[in-house]
Amino acid sequence: MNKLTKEEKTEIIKIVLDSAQIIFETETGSQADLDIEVKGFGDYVTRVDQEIQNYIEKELLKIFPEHQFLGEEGERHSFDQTKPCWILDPIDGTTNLVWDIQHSAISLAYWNGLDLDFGVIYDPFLDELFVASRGEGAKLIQAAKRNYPKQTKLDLKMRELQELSQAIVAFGSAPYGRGTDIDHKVVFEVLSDVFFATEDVRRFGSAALDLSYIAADRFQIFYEPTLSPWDFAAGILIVEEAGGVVTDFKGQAIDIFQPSSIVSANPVLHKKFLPLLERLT
Ligand code: 2AM
Ligand code: CA
Repeated sequence: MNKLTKEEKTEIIKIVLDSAQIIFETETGSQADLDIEVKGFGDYVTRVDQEIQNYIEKELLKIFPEHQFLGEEGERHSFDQTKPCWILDPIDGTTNLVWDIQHSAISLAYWNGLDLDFGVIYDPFLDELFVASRGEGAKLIQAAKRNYPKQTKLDLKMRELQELSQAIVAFGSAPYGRGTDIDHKVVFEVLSDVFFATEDVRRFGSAALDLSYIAADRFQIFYEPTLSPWDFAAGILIVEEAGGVVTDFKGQAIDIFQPSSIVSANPVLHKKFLPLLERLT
């Protein structure tokens, strides 16, 4: 099987860290400097998204010329899933970037032809790096840029919180899904049920970081009605390696090459929370 070596993983993480420089060379919050394009309602792409994707794609294909590459901002969105593939969201949380809310991430996952095998999510603003390899656990590396890889890594292991009433829940509102088959009236009625069943709710705007924060136990449940492969591929592996569960709203495993609803938590909370989402299935 197409496993990555430790050296290859280190090299890939360095490419991701280096690519983030593009963000700091841009005046985030300056609409002109970001050169914003509107893809759809509430759905943006900026010069930064494009440049980070170009950089990472070019560097990755230098190392693995025979691998496939799936990037959010690319043209090609169909793949031979039996072969290795990289899945990239150059900026997850583009709306936050556009308005200078400093909460976005670069999300990169490696599919080895059979399974998700390696995932990296990097928040350049907090300089936090979340990394997971299948079967080897998930880690958080803080102050990553300064001196990765010589750094203390925190092993991520989710707590066994059992009570919904003690859980903080992050959700996504799928604003770009307006006018599609998502019924936002029901989405917000469900949110009201969620609020009353739990401790509180949050909405941050980067699904990749939402999943990383689940793994780091910064909040306990995350759900969003519709996301794309690049939004969740790396995050799914990071959560699973931290001991959490990720499924769609029906409780089924997510096909990482298809858009999907998503809900994530520790196994006990996941089971207790799923019925609250029934009206959205
Ligand atoms: P993005 O910032 O990379 O576009 C916020 O609710 C989450 O939804 C973010 O992870 C965001 O990723 C993602 N998102 C934005 N537009 C989307 C779309 N059209 N389809 C699916 N997910 C989307
Ligand atoms: Ca994106």
